[in-house]
Order: sequence, then C-alpha cells, then structure tokens
Amino acid sequence: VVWTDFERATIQDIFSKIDYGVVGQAALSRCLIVYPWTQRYFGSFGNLYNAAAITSNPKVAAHGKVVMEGLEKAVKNLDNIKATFAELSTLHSEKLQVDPDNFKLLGDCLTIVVAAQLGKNFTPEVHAAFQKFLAVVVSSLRRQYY
Ligand code: HEG
Repeated sequence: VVWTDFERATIQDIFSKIDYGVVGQAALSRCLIVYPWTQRYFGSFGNLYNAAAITSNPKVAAHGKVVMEGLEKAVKNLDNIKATFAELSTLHSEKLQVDPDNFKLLGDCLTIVVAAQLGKNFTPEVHAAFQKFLAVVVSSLRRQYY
C-alpha cells in the first residue's frame, strides 16, 4: 500500500485525538446493537439483551478499548499492516472463528463514531484517508482465512 503524506498525517492525527476507551466502547456497542448477529462471539460477556445492556456492559467497554489498541499497532506500522496483523488474523480465523465480513461492519461503526467525534474536522478528504486505512486493516485481518 502506498500512503500519501496527507494520509499518513491524517491517520496519525485521528488516533492522537480520540480517546480509545470512549471510541472503542461506542463503536463496539453500535456494532452489537445494529448488527445483532455479531453478539454470537461474545457469549462470555454476559448481558447483551438490549441496547441499554450493551452500552452499560463493562466487558464491551473493555473489549472496545482492546480493539482500538489493536488498531493503534496498525497506525504505528502503516507500511507493514499485513505482517503486523498476521497473528491477529489467525486468532480470529482459527480460534475465534469470527466471520470476516464482520470486520467491515465494525469498521463502518467505528467510522460513524469517529466522524461524530471529529465533527467538522471529518472532511471528505479525512474520511477517504480513514476509509483507506480501514480497508487495509480489514484485508489484513482476512488474510489468514482459508
Ligand atoms: Mg477482535 C479479540 C482486535 C474485529 C471478535 N480482537 C481481539 C483482540 C484484539 C482484537 C486485539 C485480543 C486478542 C488477544 O487476546 O490476543 N478485532 C480486533 C480488531 C478488529 C476486530 C482490530 C477490527 C477492527 N473482533 C472483531 C470482530 C469480532 C471480533 C468484528 C466479532 C464480531 N475479537 C473478537 C472476540 C475476541 C477478540 C470474540 C476475544 C474476546 C475475549 O474473549 O475477550
């Protein structure tokens, strides 16, 4: 993947501005509410019965932050995202058996949350850079599936 200076700066800037705890919790909650089939992988998280239960579930909040910390590794290794996520891809494929289509869904939820956080700073150019980053992340996470 070839990144322009603007794309690199934008992706780094977004991750430096957002609070991983807040954004991760909001994005994962949104995904579990809007795409309820994604709940099936989180049987050990307890009460996910409705939107209020999901948004106040501490395990959801904690895991949202873990996902953001995973994404931070990609931000710090923009030129090597595929290798950076090789192990994580294998984990989601072989151990967790997460349907890889769900990566895109969570990415879209994250985009909505980040857009709301950045407000007018989430310009079409910023959106395009973030979308490209997520596309590379999703394709890297899909890579070890067979
Ligand atoms: Mg995944 C664990 C990152 C999408 C379900 N996920 C993890 C872990 C990370 C991570 C860093 C911890 C790995 C470890 O313990 O070594 N996940 C991650 C990213 C993305 C993603 C970066 C995409 C943006 N995950 C994702 C999706 C699902 C899912 C879409 C299901 C719909 N992840 C999942 C589950 C676990 C992890 C069930 C184990 C959670 C646990 O048992 O605590």
